[in-house]
Amino acid sequence: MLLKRFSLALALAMVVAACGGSDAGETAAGEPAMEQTDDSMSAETMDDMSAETMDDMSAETMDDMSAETMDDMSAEAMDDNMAVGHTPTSFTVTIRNTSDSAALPTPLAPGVYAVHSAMDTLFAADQLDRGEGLEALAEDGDPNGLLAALSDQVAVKEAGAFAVPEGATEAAPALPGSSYAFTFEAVPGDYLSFATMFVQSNDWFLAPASSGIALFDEDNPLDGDITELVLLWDAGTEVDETPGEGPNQAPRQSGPNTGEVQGAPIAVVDGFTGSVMVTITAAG
Ligand SMILES: [Ca+2]
Ligand SMILES: [Ca+2]
Repeated sequence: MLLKRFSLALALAMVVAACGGSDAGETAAGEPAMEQTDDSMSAETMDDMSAETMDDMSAETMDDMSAETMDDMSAEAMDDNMAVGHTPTSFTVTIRNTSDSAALPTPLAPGVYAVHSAMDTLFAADQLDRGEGLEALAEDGDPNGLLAALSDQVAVKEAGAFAVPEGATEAAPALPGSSYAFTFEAVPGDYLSFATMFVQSNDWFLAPASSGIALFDEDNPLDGDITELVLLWDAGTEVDETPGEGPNQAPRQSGPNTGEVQGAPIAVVDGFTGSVMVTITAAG
């Protein structure tokens, strides 16, 4: 596990080095996401992840997920559907890194999402980190621990990681100009949460309010630009250094979980707006 995390940190370091300073304009990727986001994305993502990024967790967590969580989820989802007569709506979320035109260009790191009932799932605003994996996501760009913890939460109907940038074939940071996408099903009453590391920081991540985003207004599915609903958070686990420069930040630190412990409640960071554009598309 340590090796895996370390290699991701190295990958981030290389990425930032390759990205260079000011005019890193050239990042492949390119095409607007929507056309490519279908089921093959998640299949491909999971394949890549189990093959590479998630060797360690794939055996246990994936089994757990399919054996327990998945069963629970479909059972619950089914109950909900039958109870209120709703056919699930398929949503695709695209998180595009737009930081090249923002105050500080930064990669984004592989992250997690969850579809859940009304409650704080990934974290709770103004409270200390729960020690369930958010710290590694926010400090080192490692979503594995938090994903495993989410799959144990009763309120979570579905959880997954997004790790392969659109147009790429392997798990990697999403550089300015590229994006992550993921697809899931939901019914009225469901909420969406997700989180991805703002890599040029000690422990900052982009996520909606901790209660998540309501996916329906009564029976009408959410559709369109939801960038306004996404905030930059400080996980409160590591003391902040100057963004983009700190030696204990993922691109430059000697290994994961390196830096001075902060011990502060999770709070919104002001500034650094415009780092992402997030859209959601509801299909049928
Ligand atoms: Ca911090
Ligand atoms: Ca650190």
